[in-house]
Amino acid sequence: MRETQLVLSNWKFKACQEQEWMEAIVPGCVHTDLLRNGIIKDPFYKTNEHDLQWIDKIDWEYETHFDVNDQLFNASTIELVFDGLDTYADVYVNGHHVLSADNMFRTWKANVTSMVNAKDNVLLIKFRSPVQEDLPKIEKLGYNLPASNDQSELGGLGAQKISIFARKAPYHYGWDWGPRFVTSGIWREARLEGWSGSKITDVYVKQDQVNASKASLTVDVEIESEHEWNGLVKLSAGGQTWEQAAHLKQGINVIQLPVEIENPKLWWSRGLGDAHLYTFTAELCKDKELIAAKSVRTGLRSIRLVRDKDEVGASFYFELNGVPVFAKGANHIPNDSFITEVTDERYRHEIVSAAESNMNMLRVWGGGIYEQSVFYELCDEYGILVWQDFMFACSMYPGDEAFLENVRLEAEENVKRLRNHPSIVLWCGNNEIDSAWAQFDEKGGWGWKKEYTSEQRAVIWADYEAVFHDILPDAVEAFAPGTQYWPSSPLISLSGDINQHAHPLSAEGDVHYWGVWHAVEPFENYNLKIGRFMSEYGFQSFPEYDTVMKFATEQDLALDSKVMRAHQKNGDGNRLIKEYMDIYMSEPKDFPAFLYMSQVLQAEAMKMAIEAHRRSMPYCMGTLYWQMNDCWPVASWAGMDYYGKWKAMQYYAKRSFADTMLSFDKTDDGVINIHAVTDLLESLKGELRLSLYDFTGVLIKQETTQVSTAGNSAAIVSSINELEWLTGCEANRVVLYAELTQGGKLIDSKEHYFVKAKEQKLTSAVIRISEVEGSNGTSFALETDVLAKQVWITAEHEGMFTDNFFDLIPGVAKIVEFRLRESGEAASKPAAAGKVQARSMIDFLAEGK
Ligand code: BMA
Repeated sequence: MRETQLVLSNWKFKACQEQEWMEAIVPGCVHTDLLRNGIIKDPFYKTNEHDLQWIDKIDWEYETHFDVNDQLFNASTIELVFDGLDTYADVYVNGHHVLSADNMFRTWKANVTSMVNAKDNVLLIKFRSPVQEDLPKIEKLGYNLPASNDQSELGGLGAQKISIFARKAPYHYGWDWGPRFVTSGIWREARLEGWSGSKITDVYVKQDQVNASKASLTVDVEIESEHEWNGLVKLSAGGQTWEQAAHLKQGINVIQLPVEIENPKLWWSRGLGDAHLYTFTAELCKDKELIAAKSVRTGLRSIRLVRDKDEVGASFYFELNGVPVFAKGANHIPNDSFITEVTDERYRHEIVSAAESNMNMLRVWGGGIYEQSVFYELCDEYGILVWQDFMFACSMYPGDEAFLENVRLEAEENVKRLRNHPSIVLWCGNNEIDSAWAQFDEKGGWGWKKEYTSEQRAVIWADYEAVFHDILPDAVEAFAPGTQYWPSSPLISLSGDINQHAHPLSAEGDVHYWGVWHAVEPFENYNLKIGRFMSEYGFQSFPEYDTVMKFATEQDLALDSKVMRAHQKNGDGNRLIKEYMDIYMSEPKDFPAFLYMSQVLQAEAMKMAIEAHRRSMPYCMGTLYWQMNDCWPVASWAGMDYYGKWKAMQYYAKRSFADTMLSFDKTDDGVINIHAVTDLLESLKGELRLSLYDFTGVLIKQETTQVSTAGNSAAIVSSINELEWLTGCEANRVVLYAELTQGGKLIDSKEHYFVKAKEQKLTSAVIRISEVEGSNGTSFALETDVLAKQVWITAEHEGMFTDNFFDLIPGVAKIVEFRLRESGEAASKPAAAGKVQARSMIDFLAEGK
C-alpha cells in the first residue's frame, strides 16, 4: 500500500491573549479542555452555564509538535486533513498559513508536502471567536434575522442573534432544551495523510433497482491519481467479484462498475426482517500488484416516499422493498452539548434503546449536527430508518454569495459522506422554517414577517428559496440521485401558495402538532389533530431524582429555585407541567414525587398521541415524538435523560410502539372500541379477552372474542357499551383489561380506565417481588394485593427493565427482566439487577389524595 497516515495527538491549547499552554484533548473543544485543566467548573452543574459565557468572546489556539516517519515523509503528496474544525480557524504549518476554515460541517484539507520536515514540525490553529466574527455581520446586513431559540440574552448579546451566520451547530447557541455553549475546537480527527501514485478516495454503491430477485447497482469507484496509467479495478461483495479495466488520468477519476446480485438479501427496518448488510471492497491493481483498496458497507433495499393524491389530500409514507412502513420513533438531538464527549457506547445505548422500544425511525433534527458515522452505522445495523435534516432550524439565514457557496459545499460533502447508509431514507431541508415564516400567508407563521419591510421580506424569502429549493435538492440529486428530498418539516407540498404551509390538520405532507404543550390544548386533542405523518409532537417531564441530584442540591429542590429554572429552557415549561398535572393527576407528596409524577404525566400524554396516530393507519403512516434524548441534564420532552436513563415515557413508548398493539378509544356516545394495530405483514388471528376487575382484583365481567385482521393494518376488533359494562360498579374503582393471545401466547395487553387518573380511588398497595427461579437474579415476578398504578421498579445496578411503569392488577402477575448497561456496552441481554425495589403511584401521592 502506498498510503499512510499520522493521527495528530499531543495537543496543547490556550487563550490567544495568555502565555501559558495547557494540555488539550483532540477531538474536543475549549470548554472540555478548560474543564479538564480545572480552569472552569462543571458547565452542567447548578447555574454554572451562566458564568461560562466569556469563553466564546475570545480567541483560542491549539498547537501540536510532530515528527513524521520515513514512509510518510517520502510520500509524494502529504495532506493535512481535518474531519471537523469548529468553526472560524486559521491553520499554520511551520509558520505557513495553509488554510482558513469557516464551517464546522465540512472537511478541511491542505497540501502540505513542501512544508513538512522529518522532525520538529509545528501545527498551530487559531480559532477566532464566533461571536466577534459574526457580530459585525448584523450591522452589515442592517437588520436581525429571526432565530427563535438563540439565547443571545444569556450570552450577553442582548437581542443580537448571530447563530444564523455561522455554519455551526445551531443548538450551541442554546435551545428550548439546551444550554448556550458556543464551542470552538478540533471536533473530529486531525491527521496527515501521505500517498504516492494513486488512491481510492470513495466507493459509492448506487442502487438503481432492487427487489427480492435482483439488485441492479452501479458502483462508482473514485480514484485520485498523480499520473496517467492503465489499471484494473476489482470489486467484491457477498462472495461475488467483478472487474473493470481502468484508464486513469491525472486527478480525480470515477470508474463505474455495473453490478448485479441475484436474489439479494434485502435490508429491512426493524420489525420487518433482517437489516442485512453487504461489504463492498474495491481494489485498484496494477498487473498483480495491489495499489489501493477501500471497503464500504451498505444494505440493499428499495425505498420510496409515497405521496399519492387521494380523496382527502395525499399520502405520506415510506415504502421499503415494496412494503408500506408505518414509521415509529422519535426526533434525535445531539447527545451532548459537547459532542466529542459522546462515546460510541452512548451512541449504542441510544440506538439499542430505540430498537428495544420497537422504533423503526429516528429523525436527525436540523438544529444539531450531521451525526458521527457511528450513529448511522448503528442505525444500519439495527434497522432504524433515518429522516435526515440538513442543519437549519427555526431561523432565517443570510444569502450572500459566500454563505450560499459554503452551504453548497457542506451539503455536497455530507450527502456524499452518508449516501451508502441504507438507513437514510430522506433528506429534509430544514426544521419548521417554511411554516414559521409562512411566506404565502400574511397573518400566518410565528409573526416573523411583520418585523421587515416588503423589500427586506423579498430578499429574505429569495435567500430561503436559494438554499432550500435549489442548493440542497441539487446536492441530493447530484450526489445521491433518486434519494427523496423534502424542503422543510413540516410542509404540505411545494405549491408556491398558501397551501404550502403545514397546519395540524393538513391532509397532505407532514405535521408538527404542538397544540398540546405550547398552546395548552388538552391531551384529548391528540385524538383529533392527526396528519398523514406526525413528525413532531411532545410533552415535557423532569428527569428522575438521581439525575436532578447531579446538578442540584437538596435546597434547590423547588420548581422555582434558580437552579431548577436554569435547567428548564422553555420559558413556560415548569408552569405548563404543573398546570397539566393539576388537570390530570393527583397532588404529589413532595418534590421527588413531583418528578415521578411529571414522568407519568408525560408518558400518558405520549401514549395517547402515539396510539391515536397508529389507530389512524393507513391515513396516518408515521409518528415521531419530540424528542428521543437530551444533551445535558434538564427538564425536557425527552424519553431518555442525559445519562441514558429511561423515563416512564420510554417504557410507555415501547409498549405503544409494539409491533402488534391493542388500543382503546371511546366515542362520544359511550362506545369503547378496542383496536388491534399490527405492523407485521402476516394477518392477525387470535383471541381477545376483556376482563373487568375492581381495584381489589375481583373479576366482575369477562368476554372473549375471536379476532382476525389483515397484516400491516389497524382495525377495531371489538366494541363494548360503557354503561352496560359499568352497571353495578363504581367507575372510579374498576379497570378494563384486554389481552390478545395467539395460540395461548400473550401478544399484547392493555388497561382502560373509566375516569381520569386523579379521580381513580387508589389504595395502598403491597407489591411482592420474587426472583424467577433459576434466573440468577435477572428476572422477577411482580404481584400486588390491590391495583398498583405505574409501578416503578428500580435496581441496584445501572440499566433498564424489559418493562416498567406498568399497572399491576391483583391476580395478574408480571414478569420483568433486567438489562445491564455497563460501560463499553449497552446490553440487550439479561443480567443480574442486584437489589430491586418497586413503588407505585399511591406511594407518591400527598396524604388523602
Ligand atoms: C420543535 C422542535 C424544536 C423544539 C421543540 C420543542 O419546534 O423542532 O425546535 O425544541 O419543538 O419546542
